[in-house]
Amino acid sequence: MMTTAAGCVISGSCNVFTVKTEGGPPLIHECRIKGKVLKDALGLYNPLAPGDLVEFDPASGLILSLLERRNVFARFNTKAASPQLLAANVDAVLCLATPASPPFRPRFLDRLLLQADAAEIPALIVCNKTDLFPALGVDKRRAIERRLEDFERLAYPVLRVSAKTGEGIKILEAKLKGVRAVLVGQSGSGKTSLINTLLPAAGQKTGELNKKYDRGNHTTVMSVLFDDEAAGFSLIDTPGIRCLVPMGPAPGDIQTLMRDFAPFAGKCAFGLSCTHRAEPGCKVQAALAAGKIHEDRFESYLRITEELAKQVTRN
Ligand SMILES: Nc1nc2c(ncn2[C@@H]2O[C@H](COP(=O)(O)OP(=O)(O)OP(=O)(O)O)[C@@H](O)[C@H]2O)c(=O)[nH]1
Ligand SMILES: [Mg+2]
Ligand SMILES: [Zn+2]
Repeated sequence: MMTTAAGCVISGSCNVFTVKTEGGPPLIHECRIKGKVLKDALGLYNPLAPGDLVEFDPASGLILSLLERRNVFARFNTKAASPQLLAANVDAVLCLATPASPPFRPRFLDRLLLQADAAEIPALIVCNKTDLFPALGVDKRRAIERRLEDFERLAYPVLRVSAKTGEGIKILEAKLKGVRAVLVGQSGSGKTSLINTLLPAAGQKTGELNKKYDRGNHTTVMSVLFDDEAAGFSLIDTPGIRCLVPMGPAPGDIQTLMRDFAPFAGKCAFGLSCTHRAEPGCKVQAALAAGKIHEDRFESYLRITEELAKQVTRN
């Protein structure tokens, strides 16, 4: 008779996964999925993500089934035209931002936060590289601070840290106690650097920025889970993404998912069918004019709903 074990997926690509046994002394196994395709994984870019719990046969290394998933942080991989799972069963999403190198991109943050909210995973903004603020000049610095404060107004915690100088790391560490978090953001924002700072045993490779384009070189190529019992938390590193096309919500859901839109959703003259573009009696347009919705966020809303509408017609 076959004895099966439960394990947690640490990393994996194609059909080779590193699985760590749960309960008892942790043992690492190299595993493959039995018959290649897991039920429910059809059409996915990757069937399993770090954090997934599986049932497997330690003797043969065959993964037999996927145990219940609490949540998943995913994106729509436009190149592969399929959903890509970045992490599973996480307690928090750390959305990386940088004041510079790569440039601050608030609309990219909108997408990360939306995806976290859609998956019902608490999101935190981690603004890394605060050591680069002084070189920015007062106006630019103030503009970034204002945008970060607007996210705080929407009840997203913002942590200001530097993996380089150690600023804010203790506060971040305190927030992570007992938590499994996934780090997501642009290439070069310092996801891996932060993991190396928080969990030195991770010892992962980080990459210099491309000088000409002031952005990362996609050093991390796949999601990996790092844990450390002494630290009391675990972190999932992910490959840098240029653009996140949300996964899961329908175009019409965006107005209730974006926190600054939600109070007005359904209140327009045309109710929930209002697209908030040019309809009369639109409460979202009124909120935009009154400064209750930032114009960047409105731009994000327009673009995301258009992209999701395309996904719907494609399927
Ligand atoms: N000045 C400064 N540089 C930093 C900081 N954190 C990371 N860096 C640098 O930023 C570059 C990119 O860091 P990585 O940790 O590789 O970034 P990443 O987000 O993992 O990038 P990908 O794996 O490509 O997605 C490296 O040269 C780091 O040394 C910081 O707080 N301040
Ligand atoms: Mg990296
Ligand atoms: Zn409206």
